[in-house]
Amino acid sequence: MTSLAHFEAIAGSIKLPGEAVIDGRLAGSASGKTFDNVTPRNGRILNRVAQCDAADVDAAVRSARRTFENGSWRKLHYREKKKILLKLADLMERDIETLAVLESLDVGKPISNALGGDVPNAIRSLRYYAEALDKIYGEVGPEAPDRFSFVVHDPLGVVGAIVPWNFPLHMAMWKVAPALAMGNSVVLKPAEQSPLTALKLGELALEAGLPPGALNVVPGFGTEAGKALALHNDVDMIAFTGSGAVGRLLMQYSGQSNLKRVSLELGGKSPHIIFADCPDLDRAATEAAWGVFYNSGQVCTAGSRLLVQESIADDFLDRLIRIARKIVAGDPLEPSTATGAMVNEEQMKTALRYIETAKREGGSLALGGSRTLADTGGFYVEPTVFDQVKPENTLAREEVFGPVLAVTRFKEPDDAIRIANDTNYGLAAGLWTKDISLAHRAAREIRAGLVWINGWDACDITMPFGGFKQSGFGRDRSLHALHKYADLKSVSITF
Ligand code: TXE
Repeated sequence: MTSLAHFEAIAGSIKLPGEAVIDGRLAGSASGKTFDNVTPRNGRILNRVAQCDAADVDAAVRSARRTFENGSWRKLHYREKKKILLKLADLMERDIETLAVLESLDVGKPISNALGGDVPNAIRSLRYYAEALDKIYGEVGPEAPDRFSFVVHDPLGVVGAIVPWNFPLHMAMWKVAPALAMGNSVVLKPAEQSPLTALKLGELALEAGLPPGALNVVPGFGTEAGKALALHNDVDMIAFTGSGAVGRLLMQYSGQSNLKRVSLELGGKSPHIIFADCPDLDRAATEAAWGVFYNSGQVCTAGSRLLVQESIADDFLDRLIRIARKIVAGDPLEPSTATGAMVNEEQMKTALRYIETAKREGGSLALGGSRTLADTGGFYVEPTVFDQVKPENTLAREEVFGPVLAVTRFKEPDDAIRIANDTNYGLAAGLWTKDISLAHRAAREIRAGLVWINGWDACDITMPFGGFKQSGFGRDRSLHALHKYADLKSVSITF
Protein backbone atom coordinates (compact mmCIF):
# COMPACT_ATOMS: atom_id res chain seq x y z
CA MET A 1 0.00 0.00 0.00
CA THR A 2 2.52 2.56 1.06
CA SER A 3 4.69 2.61 -2.01
CA LEU A 4 5.72 5.30 -4.45
CA ALA A 5 3.36 3.71 -6.98
CA HIS A 6 0.47 3.98 -4.51
CA PHE A 7 1.00 7.70 -3.93
CA GLU A 8 1.68 8.37 -7.60
CA ALA A 9 -1.60 6.66 -8.41
CA ILE A 10 -3.39 8.94 -5.94
CA ALA A 11 -1.62 11.97 -7.41
CA GLY A 12 -2.70 10.87 -10.88
CA SER A 13 -6.32 10.37 -9.95
CA ILE A 14 -7.02 13.47 -7.83
CA LYS A 15 -8.78 16.42 -9.38
CA LEU A 16 -6.42 19.14 -8.16
CA PRO A 17 -8.40 21.98 -6.58
CA GLY A 18 -7.95 25.28 -8.39
CA GLU A 19 -11.04 27.37 -7.68
CA ALA A 20 -11.65 29.83 -4.89
CA VAL A 21 -14.30 29.06 -2.29
CA ILE A 22 -16.48 32.14 -1.88
CA ASP A 23 -19.96 32.31 -0.37
CA GLY A 24 -20.37 28.56 -0.39
CA ARG A 25 -19.48 28.11 -4.04
CA LEU A 26 -16.38 27.13 -5.98
CA ALA A 27 -15.49 29.79 -8.52
CA GLY A 28 -12.70 31.11 -10.67
CA SER A 29 -11.43 34.63 -10.05
CA ALA A 30 -13.70 37.48 -11.22
CA SER A 31 -10.97 38.57 -13.65
CA GLY A 32 -10.66 35.04 -15.02
CA LYS A 33 -6.93 35.10 -14.25
CA THR A 34 -5.09 32.04 -13.01
CA PHE A 35 -1.52 31.38 -11.88
CA ASP A 36 0.67 28.35 -12.46
CA ASN A 37 1.04 26.13 -9.42
CA VAL A 38 4.47 24.49 -9.69
CA THR A 39 5.64 21.44 -7.74
CA PRO A 40 9.19 21.65 -6.38
CA ARG A 41 9.35 17.87 -6.78
CA ASN A 42 10.38 18.33 -10.41
CA GLY A 43 9.72 21.98 -11.26
CA ARG A 44 6.67 21.13 -13.38
CA ILE A 45 3.29 22.87 -13.40
CA LEU A 46 0.73 20.93 -11.37
CA ASN A 47 -2.34 22.98 -12.20
CA ARG A 48 -3.67 26.47 -12.66
CA VAL A 49 -5.22 28.18 -9.69
CA ALA A 50 -7.63 31.13 -9.50
CA GLN A 51 -5.64 34.35 -9.09
CA CYS A 52 -7.89 36.24 -6.71
CA ASP A 53 -7.52 39.99 -6.46
CA ALA A 54 -9.25 42.82 -4.58
CA ALA A 55 -12.62 42.11 -6.24
CA ASP A 56 -12.65 38.45 -5.16
CA VAL A 57 -11.42 39.34 -1.70
CA ASP A 58 -14.19 41.90 -1.40
CA ALA A 59 -16.78 39.28 -2.44
CA ALA A 60 -15.39 36.88 0.16
CA VAL A 61 -15.37 39.51 2.91
CA ARG A 62 -18.95 40.57 2.09
CA SER A 63 -20.05 36.97 2.26
CA ALA A 64 -18.22 36.44 5.54
CA ARG A 65 -19.84 39.58 6.95
CA ARG A 66 -23.32 38.52 5.79
CA THR A 67 -22.86 35.18 7.47
CA PHE A 68 -21.66 36.85 10.64
CA GLU A 69 -24.59 39.26 10.69
CA ASN A 70 -27.30 36.74 9.84
CA GLY A 71 -25.95 34.48 12.57
CA SER A 72 -26.10 31.28 10.52
CA TRP A 73 -22.76 30.30 12.05
CA ARG A 74 -22.28 32.70 14.97
CA LYS A 75 -25.69 32.04 16.53
CA LEU A 76 -25.78 28.33 15.84
CA HIS A 77 -26.17 26.33 19.04
CA TYR A 78 -22.76 25.32 20.36
CA ARG A 79 -23.75 21.67 20.00
CA GLU A 80 -24.35 22.20 16.26
CA LYS A 81 -21.11 24.14 15.79
CA LYS A 82 -19.21 21.37 17.46
CA LYS A 83 -20.95 18.71 15.37
CA ILE A 84 -20.07 20.45 12.11
CA LEU A 85 -16.43 21.04 13.04
CA LEU A 86 -16.04 17.43 14.18
CA LYS A 87 -17.68 16.28 10.94
CA LEU A 88 -15.10 18.34 9.06
CA ALA A 89 -12.36 16.59 11.03
CA ASP A 90 -13.89 13.22 10.09
CA LEU A 91 -13.97 14.19 6.41
CA MET A 92 -10.33 15.20 6.59
CA GLU A 93 -9.58 11.83 8.15
CA ARG A 94 -11.50 10.14 5.34
CA ASP A 95 -9.43 12.06 2.76
CA ILE A 96 -6.17 11.94 4.67
CA GLU A 97 -4.15 10.38 1.86
CA THR A 98 -5.46 12.86 -0.68
CA LEU A 99 -4.64 15.78 1.59
CA ALA A 100 -1.18 14.36 2.28
CA VAL A 101 -0.43 13.87 -1.41
CA LEU A 102 -1.60 17.42 -2.20
CA GLU A 103 0.67 18.78 0.56
CA SER A 104 3.63 16.69 -0.53
CA LEU A 105 3.29 17.73 -4.19
CA ASP A 106 2.71 21.39 -3.43
CA VAL A 107 5.53 21.86 -0.92
CA GLY A 108 7.96 19.08 -1.84
CA LYS A 109 7.85 17.58 1.65
CA PRO A 110 8.18 13.84 2.20
CA ILE A 111 4.84 12.05 2.03
CA SER A 112 5.71 10.36 5.33
CA ASN A 113 5.83 13.80 6.98
CA ALA A 114 2.59 14.95 5.38
CA LEU A 115 0.81 11.72 6.30
CA GLY A 116 2.36 11.35 9.75
CA GLY A 117 2.65 15.04 10.71
CA ASP A 118 0.99 17.85 8.77
CA VAL A 119 -2.43 16.38 8.12
CA PRO A 120 -3.02 14.49 11.40
CA ASN A 121 -1.75 17.53 13.30
CA ALA A 122 -4.22 19.74 11.45
CA ILE A 123 -7.04 17.32 12.25
CA ARG A 124 -5.95 17.20 15.90
CA SER A 125 -5.99 21.00 16.08
CA LEU A 126 -9.48 21.13 14.60
CA ARG A 127 -10.80 18.55 17.04
CA TYR A 128 -9.18 20.36 19.96
CA TYR A 129 -11.01 23.61 19.18
CA ALA A 130 -14.25 21.83 18.29
CA GLU A 131 -14.14 20.15 21.70
CA ALA A 132 -13.17 23.39 23.45
CA LEU A 133 -15.91 25.62 22.10
CA ASP A 134 -18.55 24.56 24.63
CA LYS A 135 -16.18 24.90 27.55
CA ILE A 136 -15.63 28.63 27.36
CA TYR A 137 -17.24 30.46 30.23
CA GLY A 138 -17.52 34.15 30.87
CA GLU A 139 -16.91 35.80 34.23
CA VAL A 140 -19.14 37.25 36.86
CA GLY A 141 -18.00 40.58 38.29
CA PRO A 142 -17.65 41.35 41.99
CA GLU A 143 -20.95 41.37 43.82
CA ALA A 144 -22.43 44.84 44.23
CA PRO A 145 -25.65 45.75 46.08
CA ASP A 146 -27.25 47.52 43.14
CA ARG A 147 -25.73 45.83 40.11
CA PHE A 148 -24.97 42.52 38.47
CA SER A 149 -22.02 42.53 36.08
CA PHE A 150 -20.59 39.88 33.82
CA VAL A 151 -17.99 39.50 31.09
CA VAL A 152 -18.64 37.64 27.83
CA HIS A 153 -16.40 36.70 24.93
CA ASP A 154 -17.81 38.23 21.75
CA PRO A 155 -16.48 37.01 18.41
CA LEU A 156 -14.62 39.69 16.47
CA GLY A 157 -16.52 39.35 13.20
CA VAL A 158 -14.56 38.68 10.01
CA VAL A 159 -11.10 37.20 10.49
CA GLY A 160 -8.59 37.20 7.63
CA ALA A 161 -6.03 34.40 7.91
CA ILE A 162 -2.89 34.84 5.81
CA VAL A 163 -0.75 31.74 5.98
CA PRO A 164 2.60 30.50 4.66
CA TRP A 165 3.69 27.52 2.60
CA ASN A 166 5.89 25.52 4.96
CA PHE A 167 3.01 23.74 6.75
CA PRO A 168 0.09 25.02 4.68
CA LEU A 169 -2.81 23.01 6.09
CA HIS A 170 -1.52 22.88 9.64
CA MET A 171 -0.85 26.63 9.85
CA ALA A 172 -4.23 27.37 8.28
CA MET A 173 -5.92 25.17 10.87
CA TRP A 174 -4.14 26.87 13.79
CA LYS A 175 -6.06 30.00 12.77
CA VAL A 176 -9.23 28.78 11.08
CA ALA A 177 -10.26 26.33 13.84
CA PRO A 178 -10.14 28.69 16.85
CA ALA A 179 -11.56 31.60 14.82
CA LEU A 180 -14.56 29.48 13.72
CA ALA A 181 -14.93 27.90 17.14
CA MET A 182 -15.38 31.41 18.59
CA GLY A 183 -18.15 32.13 16.06
CA ASN A 184 -16.22 34.30 13.61
CA SER A 185 -16.40 34.10 9.83
CA VAL A 186 -13.08 33.53 8.11
CA VAL A 187 -11.42 34.48 4.84
CA LEU A 188 -8.35 32.31 4.35
CA LYS A 189 -5.55 33.42 2.00
CA PRO A 190 -3.15 30.52 1.40
CA ALA A 191 0.39 31.14 0.16
CA GLU A 192 0.67 31.22 -3.62
CA GLN A 193 3.28 28.46 -3.44
CA SER A 194 0.89 26.02 -1.74
CA PRO A 195 -2.83 26.65 -2.25
CA LEU A 196 -4.07 23.07 -2.73
CA THR A 197 -4.86 21.82 0.79
CA ALA A 198 -6.50 25.12 1.78
CA LEU A 199 -8.79 24.87 -1.24
CA LYS A 200 -9.58 21.26 -0.43
CA LEU A 201 -10.31 22.31 3.16
CA GLY A 202 -12.78 24.90 1.84
CA GLU A 203 -14.54 22.20 -0.19
CA LEU A 204 -14.66 19.78 2.74
CA ALA A 205 -16.03 22.51 5.03
CA LEU A 206 -19.03 22.90 2.73
CA GLU A 207 -19.52 19.14 2.67
CA ALA A 208 -19.41 19.13 6.49
CA GLY A 209 -22.27 21.64 6.56
CA LEU A 210 -20.48 24.86 7.43
CA PRO A 211 -22.86 27.63 6.28
CA PRO A 212 -21.86 29.49 3.09
CA GLY A 213 -19.53 32.38 3.89
CA ALA A 214 -18.31 31.00 7.22
CA LEU A 215 -15.06 29.86 5.59
CA ASN A 216 -13.98 31.43 2.31
CA VAL A 217 -10.68 30.59 0.62
CA VAL A 218 -9.08 33.11 -1.75
CA PRO A 219 -5.90 31.86 -3.43
CA GLY A 220 -3.66 34.48 -4.98
CA PHE A 221 -0.56 36.55 -4.55
CA GLY A 222 0.38 38.33 -1.35
CA THR A 223 0.62 41.71 -3.03
CA GLU A 224 -2.85 41.31 -4.57
CA ALA A 225 -5.15 39.08 -2.50
CA GLY A 226 -3.21 39.30 0.77
CA LYS A 227 -2.83 43.08 0.66
CA ALA A 228 -6.48 43.58 -0.30
CA LEU A 229 -7.57 41.45 2.65
CA ALA A 230 -5.32 43.28 5.08
CA LEU A 231 -6.45 46.70 3.82
CA HIS A 232 -10.14 45.80 3.77
CA ASN A 233 -12.21 48.04 6.02
CA ASP A 234 -14.63 45.28 6.92
CA VAL A 235 -12.06 42.76 8.16
CA ASP A 236 -11.75 42.83 11.95
CA MET A 237 -8.52 40.92 12.36
CA ILE A 238 -5.61 39.55 10.37
CA ALA A 239 -3.99 36.44 11.79
CA PHE A 240 -0.66 35.96 10.05
CA THR A 241 2.23 33.55 9.86
CA GLY A 242 5.07 34.52 7.54
CA SER A 243 8.01 36.86 7.15
CA GLY A 244 8.88 39.84 9.30
CA ALA A 245 8.84 42.07 6.22
CA VAL A 246 5.20 41.25 5.51
CA GLY A 247 4.38 41.41 9.23
CA ARG A 248 5.53 45.04 9.19
CA LEU A 249 3.37 45.76 6.14
CA LEU A 250 0.33 44.24 7.80
CA MET A 251 0.64 46.62 10.73
CA GLN A 252 0.86 49.52 8.28
CA TYR A 253 -2.20 48.27 6.39
CA SER A 254 -4.07 48.09 9.67
CA GLY A 255 -3.16 51.70 10.43
CA GLN A 256 -4.12 52.78 6.91
CA SER A 257 -7.51 51.11 7.11
CA ASN A 258 -9.74 50.29 10.07
CA LEU A 259 -7.20 49.55 12.83
CA LYS A 260 -8.00 45.87 12.53
CA ARG A 261 -6.30 43.64 15.06
CA VAL A 262 -3.15 41.93 13.86
CA SER A 263 -1.45 38.84 15.23
CA LEU A 264 1.96 37.95 13.87
CA GLU A 265 3.85 34.69 13.99
CA LEU A 266 7.12 35.49 12.26
CA GLY A 267 10.35 33.64 11.91
CA GLY A 268 13.24 32.89 14.20
CA LYS A 269 16.91 32.11 14.60
CA SER A 270 16.38 29.65 17.37
CA PRO A 271 19.32 28.60 19.53
CA HIS A 272 19.81 24.96 20.46
CA ILE A 273 22.25 24.79 23.38
CA ILE A 274 24.20 21.67 24.30
CA PHE A 275 25.83 22.03 27.71
CA ALA A 276 28.75 19.76 28.57
CA ASP A 277 26.62 17.69 30.98
CA CYS A 278 24.05 16.88 28.28
CA PRO A 279 22.23 13.77 29.55
CA ASP A 280 22.23 11.89 26.22
CA LEU A 281 24.61 13.04 23.49
CA ASP A 282 23.23 10.72 20.81
CA ARG A 283 19.66 11.75 21.36
CA ALA A 284 20.63 15.41 21.50
CA ALA A 285 22.63 15.03 18.27
CA THR A 286 19.66 13.37 16.56
CA GLU A 287 17.30 16.10 17.70
CA ALA A 288 19.76 18.86 16.83
CA ALA A 289 20.03 17.44 13.29
CA TRP A 290 16.30 16.94 12.76
CA GLY A 291 15.62 20.22 14.59
CA VAL A 292 17.14 22.09 11.67
CA PHE A 293 16.81 19.69 8.72
CA TYR A 294 13.16 18.69 9.13
CA ASN A 295 11.06 20.09 6.27
CA SER A 296 14.35 21.14 4.62
CA GLY A 297 14.84 23.73 7.36
CA GLN A 298 11.69 25.57 6.34
CA VAL A 299 10.36 25.74 9.88
CA CYS A 300 9.89 28.92 11.89
CA THR A 301 11.22 27.16 15.00
CA ALA A 302 14.18 25.55 13.20
CA GLY A 303 17.09 25.16 15.62
CA SER A 304 19.36 26.90 13.16
CA ARG A 305 21.97 28.02 15.73
CA LEU A 306 23.67 25.17 17.53
CA LEU A 307 25.57 26.43 20.58
CA VAL A 308 27.79 23.68 21.94
CA GLN A 309 30.10 23.81 24.94
CA GLU A 310 33.73 23.67 23.89
CA SER A 311 34.74 20.64 25.98
CA ILE A 312 32.31 18.34 24.10
CA ALA A 313 32.10 20.18 20.78
CA ASP A 314 34.26 17.87 18.62
CA ASP A 315 32.60 14.73 19.91
CA PHE A 316 29.12 16.21 19.56
CA LEU A 317 29.70 17.43 16.03
CA ASP A 318 30.99 14.00 14.97
CA ARG A 319 27.80 12.42 16.22
CA LEU A 320 25.61 15.06 14.61
CA ILE A 321 27.30 14.79 11.24
CA ARG A 322 27.04 10.99 11.26
CA ILE A 323 23.28 11.38 11.70
CA ALA A 324 22.93 14.25 9.22
CA ARG A 325 24.74 12.28 6.49
CA LYS A 326 21.83 9.84 6.52
CA ILE A 327 19.29 12.60 5.87
CA VAL A 328 19.47 12.20 2.13
CA ALA A 329 17.15 14.12 -0.18
CA GLY A 330 14.77 12.11 -2.34
CA ASP A 331 11.46 12.05 -4.19
CA PRO A 332 8.80 13.50 -1.86
CA LEU A 333 6.25 10.85 -2.88
CA GLU A 334 8.61 7.97 -2.05
CA PRO A 335 7.63 6.75 1.45
CA SER A 336 11.22 6.11 2.54
CA THR A 337 12.43 9.60 1.62
CA ALA A 338 14.07 11.34 4.59
CA THR A 339 13.99 14.88 3.27
CA GLY A 340 12.37 16.42 0.22
CA ALA A 341 12.66 19.55 -1.87
CA MET A 342 12.60 23.20 -0.88
CA VAL A 343 9.34 24.91 -1.75
CA ASN A 344 10.54 26.71 -4.88
CA GLU A 345 13.54 27.85 -6.85
CA GLU A 346 13.65 31.17 -5.00
CA GLN A 347 13.92 29.57 -1.55
CA MET A 348 16.57 27.17 -2.86
CA LYS A 349 18.59 30.05 -4.29
CA THR A 350 18.27 31.96 -1.02
CA ALA A 351 19.67 28.99 0.91
CA LEU A 352 22.54 28.60 -1.57
CA ARG A 353 23.31 32.31 -1.27
CA TYR A 354 23.52 32.04 2.51
CA ILE A 355 25.88 29.07 2.09
CA GLU A 356 28.18 31.18 -0.09
CA THR A 357 28.05 34.07 2.40
CA ALA A 358 28.94 31.73 5.27
CA LYS A 359 31.96 30.46 3.35
CA ARG A 360 33.08 34.02 2.61
CA GLU A 361 32.72 35.02 6.25
CA GLY A 362 35.02 32.21 7.37
CA GLY A 363 32.60 29.47 8.46
CA SER A 364 34.07 26.01 8.19
CA LEU A 365 31.91 23.81 5.95
CA ALA A 366 31.54 20.47 7.75
CA LEU A 367 28.77 18.91 5.65
CA GLY A 368 26.81 19.45 2.43
CA GLY A 369 26.74 22.90 0.90
CA SER A 370 25.26 22.19 -2.53
CA ARG A 371 22.16 21.73 -4.58
CA THR A 372 21.36 18.08 -5.19
CA LEU A 373 19.13 16.01 -7.50
CA ALA A 374 19.26 18.85 -10.04
CA ASP A 375 18.59 16.36 -12.85
CA THR A 376 15.01 15.91 -11.56
CA GLY A 377 14.31 19.58 -12.22
CA GLY A 378 13.35 19.87 -8.52
CA PHE A 379 14.74 22.22 -5.87
CA TYR A 380 16.79 20.13 -3.44
CA VAL A 381 19.58 21.31 -1.14
CA GLU A 382 21.85 19.04 0.90
CA PRO A 383 21.70 19.23 4.69
CA THR A 384 24.54 21.64 5.42
CA VAL A 385 26.58 22.27 8.57
CA PHE A 386 28.97 25.14 9.19
CA ASP A 387 31.30 24.96 12.18
CA GLN A 388 33.15 27.93 13.71
CA VAL A 389 30.40 30.43 12.99
CA LYS A 390 30.83 33.63 15.00
CA PRO A 391 27.77 35.16 16.66
CA GLU A 392 28.19 38.26 14.51
CA ASN A 393 28.27 36.31 11.19
CA THR A 394 25.31 36.53 8.84
CA LEU A 395 24.55 32.83 9.25
CA ALA A 396 24.14 33.31 12.98
CA ARG A 397 21.88 36.33 12.63
CA GLU A 398 19.57 35.93 9.63
CA GLU A 399 16.85 33.36 9.09
CA VAL A 400 17.87 31.12 6.17
CA PHE A 401 14.69 29.04 6.13
CA GLY A 402 16.70 26.25 4.57
CA PRO A 403 18.70 23.18 5.68
CA VAL A 404 21.70 25.10 6.99
CA LEU A 405 23.05 24.81 10.53
CA ALA A 406 25.39 27.35 12.13
CA VAL A 407 27.55 25.88 14.90
CA THR A 408 29.08 28.19 17.53
CA ARG A 409 31.21 26.94 20.41
CA PHE A 410 31.00 28.55 23.85
CA LYS A 411 33.04 28.30 27.06
CA GLU A 412 30.74 28.99 30.02
CA PRO A 413 26.97 28.53 30.43
CA ASP A 414 26.49 32.28 30.78
CA ASP A 415 28.17 32.77 27.39
CA ALA A 416 25.58 30.47 25.83
CA ILE A 417 22.68 32.38 27.37
CA ARG A 418 24.16 35.68 26.22
CA ILE A 419 24.71 34.42 22.66
CA ALA A 420 21.26 32.83 22.59
CA ASN A 421 19.69 36.20 23.43
CA ASP A 422 21.88 38.16 21.01
CA THR A 423 19.24 38.17 18.28
CA ASN A 424 16.25 40.19 17.14
CA TYR A 425 14.17 37.04 17.20
CA GLY A 426 12.65 35.13 20.12
CA LEU A 427 10.57 32.23 18.94
CA ALA A 428 12.07 28.97 20.26
CA ALA A 429 15.10 27.75 22.18
CA GLY A 430 16.33 24.39 23.35
CA LEU A 431 18.88 23.28 25.92
CA TRP A 432 20.33 20.03 27.18
CA THR A 433 21.70 19.65 30.70
CA LYS A 434 21.41 17.43 33.76
CA ASP A 435 21.75 20.45 36.04
CA ILE A 436 18.23 21.34 37.13
CA SER A 437 19.25 24.78 38.35
CA LEU A 438 20.98 25.63 35.10
CA ALA A 439 17.97 24.35 33.15
CA HIS A 440 15.58 26.57 35.10
CA ARG A 441 17.88 29.57 35.06
CA ALA A 442 18.49 29.33 31.32
CA ALA A 443 14.77 28.78 30.61
CA ARG A 444 13.96 31.90 32.61
CA GLU A 445 16.68 34.07 31.09
CA ILE A 446 16.25 33.12 27.45
CA ARG A 447 13.90 35.52 25.70
CA ALA A 448 11.77 33.17 23.60
CA GLY A 449 8.15 32.10 23.47
CA LEU A 450 9.03 28.38 23.57
CA VAL A 451 11.82 26.79 25.59
CA TRP A 452 12.48 23.07 25.33
CA ILE A 453 14.68 21.29 27.87
CA ASN A 454 16.23 17.91 27.00
CA GLY A 455 14.06 17.40 23.92
CA TRP A 456 13.65 19.63 20.86
CA ASP A 457 10.26 20.59 19.47
CA ALA A 458 8.11 19.40 22.36
CA CYS A 459 5.15 20.81 20.48
CA ASP A 460 1.53 20.16 21.34
CA ILE A 461 -1.76 21.83 20.52
CA THR A 462 -2.40 22.36 24.26
CA MET A 463 0.55 24.75 24.68
CA PRO A 464 0.67 28.33 23.35
CA PHE A 465 2.93 28.95 20.36
CA GLY A 466 4.39 32.31 19.39
CA GLY A 467 7.29 34.66 19.71
CA PHE A 468 8.98 37.34 21.75
CA LYS A 469 10.71 40.34 20.17
CA GLN A 470 10.62 40.42 16.34
CA SER A 471 9.27 36.88 16.15
CA GLY A 472 5.86 38.49 16.56
CA PHE A 473 3.02 38.61 19.06
CA GLY A 474 -0.21 36.82 19.76
CA ARG A 475 -0.34 33.09 20.27
CA ASP A 476 -1.50 30.14 18.19
CA ARG A 477 -2.56 26.86 19.84
CA SER A 478 -4.09 26.30 23.29
CA LEU A 479 -7.10 28.10 24.77
CA HIS A 480 -5.15 31.36 24.57
CA ALA A 481 -5.58 31.22 20.81
CA LEU A 482 -9.35 30.95 21.18
CA HIS A 483 -9.42 34.12 23.21
CA LYS A 484 -7.42 35.89 20.53
CA TYR A 485 -10.47 35.67 18.26
CA ALA A 486 -12.84 37.34 20.71
CA ASP A 487 -13.35 40.70 22.34
CA LEU A 488 -14.29 41.06 25.96
CA LYS A 489 -17.65 42.65 26.60
CA SER A 490 -18.57 43.91 30.08
CA VAL A 491 -22.32 43.86 30.71
CA SER A 492 -23.83 45.45 33.81
CA ILE A 493 -27.43 45.28 34.95
CA THR A 494 -28.40 47.94 37.46
CA PHE A 495 -31.25 46.89 39.74
O1 TXE B 1 6.97 34.90 3.06
P1 TXE B 1 5.81 35.94 3.01
P2 TXE B 1 7.80 34.29 1.81
C1 TXE B 1 10.12 33.68 6.25
C2 TXE B 1 11.31 32.84 5.83
C3 TXE B 1 11.25 32.91 4.34
C4 TXE B 1 10.80 34.33 4.14
C5 TXE B 1 10.16 34.63 2.82
O2 TXE B 1 12.48 33.44 6.30
O3 TXE B 1 12.49 32.67 3.75
O4 TXE B 1 9.86 34.55 5.17
O5 TXE B 1 9.07 33.74 2.55
C6 TXE B 1 1.46 36.65 2.03
N1 TXE B 1 0.19 41.62 2.06
N2 TXE B 1 8.95 32.87 6.50
O6 TXE B 1 8.20 35.37 0.88
O7 TXE B 1 5.94 36.82 1.80
C7 TXE B 1 1.91 35.55 1.10
O8 TXE B 1 1.09 35.51 -0.05
C8 TXE B 1 -0.47 40.58 2.57
C9 TXE B 1 8.77 32.45 7.86
O9 TXE B 1 7.01 33.20 1.22
O10 TXE B 1 5.73 36.59 4.34
C10 TXE B 1 1.77 34.34 2.01
O11 TXE B 1 0.42 33.93 2.06
N3 TXE B 1 -0.01 39.32 2.48
C11 TXE B 1 7.49 31.84 8.08
C12 TXE B 1 2.20 34.89 3.37
O12 TXE B 1 2.06 36.31 3.27
C13 TXE B 1 1.18 39.13 1.87
C14 TXE B 1 6.80 31.12 7.02
C15 TXE B 1 3.65 34.56 3.76
O13 TXE B 1 4.50 35.03 2.76
C16 TXE B 1 1.91 40.20 1.33
C17 TXE B 1 7.07 31.66 5.70
C18 TXE B 1 1.37 41.50 1.43
N4 TXE B 1 2.00 42.59 0.94
C19 TXE B 1 8.14 32.47 5.49
N5 TXE B 1 3.05 39.70 0.78
C20 TXE B 1 7.17 31.36 9.45
N6 TXE B 1 7.05 32.26 10.40
O14 TXE B 1 6.97 30.18 9.65
C21 TXE B 1 3.03 38.36 0.98
N7 TXE B 1 1.90 38.00 1.63
